[in-house]
Amino acid sequence: MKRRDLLKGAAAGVAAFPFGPVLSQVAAATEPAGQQALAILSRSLEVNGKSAKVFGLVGPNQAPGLRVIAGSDFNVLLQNQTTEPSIVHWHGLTPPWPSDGVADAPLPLIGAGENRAFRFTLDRPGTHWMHAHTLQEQALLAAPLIVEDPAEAGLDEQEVVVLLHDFSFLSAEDLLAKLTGGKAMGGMDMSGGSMKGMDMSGGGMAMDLNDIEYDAYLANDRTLDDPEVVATEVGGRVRLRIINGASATAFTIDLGALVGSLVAVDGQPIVPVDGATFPITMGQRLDIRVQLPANAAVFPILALREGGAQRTGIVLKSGDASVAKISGSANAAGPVLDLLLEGQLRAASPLPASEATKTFGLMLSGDMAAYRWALSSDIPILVDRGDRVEITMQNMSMMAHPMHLHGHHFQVVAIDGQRFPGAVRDTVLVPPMRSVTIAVDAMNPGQWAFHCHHLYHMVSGMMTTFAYRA
Ligand SMILES: [Cu+2]
Repeated sequence: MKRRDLLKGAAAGVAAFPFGPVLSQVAAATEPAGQQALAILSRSLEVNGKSAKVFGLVGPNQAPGLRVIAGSDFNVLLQNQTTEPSIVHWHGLTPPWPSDGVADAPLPLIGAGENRAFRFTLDRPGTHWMHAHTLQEQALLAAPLIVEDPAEAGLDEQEVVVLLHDFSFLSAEDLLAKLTGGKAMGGMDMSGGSMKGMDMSGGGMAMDLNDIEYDAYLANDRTLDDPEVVATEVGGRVRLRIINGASATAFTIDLGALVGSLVAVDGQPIVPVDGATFPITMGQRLDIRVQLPANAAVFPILALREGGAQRTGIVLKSGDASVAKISGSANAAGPVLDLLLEGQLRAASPLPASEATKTFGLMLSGDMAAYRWALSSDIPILVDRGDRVEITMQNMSMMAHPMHLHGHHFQVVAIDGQRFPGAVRDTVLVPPMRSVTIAVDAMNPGQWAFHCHHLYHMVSGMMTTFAYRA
């Protein structure tokens, strides 16, 4: 019996999601040819002892999100069971443009009580996710979307999915109003202390890290007050699939005593990189393999908030080790994300060598005081099918921006003008005063969203289009 079979039974005993069976275990994918139902619903979630109304995305077997198999069809009936219009974007997939799931690009939101069918071929495996492309994302309208690799079906390893989120008892509309309204009146002093800048004065510049103070940071819907505890085999192998589904928070993953091997970013394989800490900005995914030692023990897998002491996470528990309480607050602020790791990543399957047929410059700018953000390209990003496109993103603002291109996987080919064959991915961080160049083969026609994955930056102007002509 393989470990994953053995652990199916164990997993059922580990309560996880408030609305159903365990996500982070071996939920069986359904028939490749069959249509899977996926419901957008409203649910209540207890956070810090208080009840909140949030969204849920529930697939077959009442598990959050979906599991599908590479090489088969993505064949999903999305059912809006809420009382308001909604839609879901398949982050990391490369569907035909009308199936991308961004409102009015080109299809409208799905009305309350209505359904929409999606069907297209999945060409490659990967750790992806799905989320509302609207303010509903803040209310936890997000879930894992795991595309299994049939070639890995026999691997002797246990899979653990971790979806990170940031949570506020305030609505996204209220959070946005605090960001824009208060500032627009000219005051730096936000009521409730929700605005926070951090002086990184070493370089003589003030860099802004977090613009929202959340009430909680969640890993699979739970805080460290009552974390998910995943039963694992003593000496077992675990593949962590970590998804940063937070609306406006970057984290550093801390494996504690374990050494992990990072094998994929944004679902795309890389030349493995070993380490104990790995940065993950909004929208990104990390696949990390860990080998557990041959004694019963407890291994917290933590996510440290960037620039803050808050942390969240899950716990791997091997054998009969007992789980001690882990504080949700660390002694020190989490690291500020940079491009050190990004510069070390090498794609396992780089884009074919080719000269760019079109190049663009894209400036990222923003005015914290007015809370207005912008993406301005030197010329409109207009491409033709068959182009090798290179885009150099230059961040002229004092916040870092996780830039996400829909409908494609791009390769990171330069940082600050220094070329290297970096990771293939779909979301890359551009820190203040840095530049990142991406290369992408234009072969999926549409008018694709290209934006900052910080939700409040996106809705305040940090959105453009990667547009195919005709
Ligand atoms: Cu941004």
